[in-house]
Amino acid sequence: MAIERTLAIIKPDAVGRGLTGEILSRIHKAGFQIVAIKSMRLTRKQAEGFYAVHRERGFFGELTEFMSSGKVVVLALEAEGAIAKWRETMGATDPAKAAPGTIRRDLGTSIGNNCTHGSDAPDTAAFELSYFFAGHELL
Ligand code: 3AN
Repeated sequence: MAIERTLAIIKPDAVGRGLTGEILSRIHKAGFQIVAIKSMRLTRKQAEGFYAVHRERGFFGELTEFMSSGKVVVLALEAEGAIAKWRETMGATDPAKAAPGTIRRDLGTSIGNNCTHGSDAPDTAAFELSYFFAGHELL
């Protein structure tokens, strides 16, 4: 399998509950290299741009309000098959349906407050990585 990069976000619910260290520990244990990491608070406009693909969905307002409600930690992760591997580490979108041992199952509280984001395909990973990181930050 090829070495890939994916974009991960520790969302405001997890940062606010003091779960950043726990999630970083799971990232290390799962075997990812952290290529880049930053802590920031998204503006509403930045959240809307990031989730533009979801703008027609009923939860878009709720999602972008939540994602701009507090600090997030944004990471560029690298591993063999990183995109699928990070989605497996996170678990299904709805914590109630996520497999035991996954981040969302163990730490998430609802489909909106599900602690982490991960790119879902190579094209979205490329867009999402470039949304948050300049080329020189990804060397
Ligand atoms: P994933 O993040 O697992 O790829 P998507 O792309 O379907 O899931 O949804 C993007 C984000 O929107 C999810 N991480 C979740 O927090 C939020 N979301 C999805 N469905 C709902 C919903 N029905 N109500 C509120 N938020 C939702």
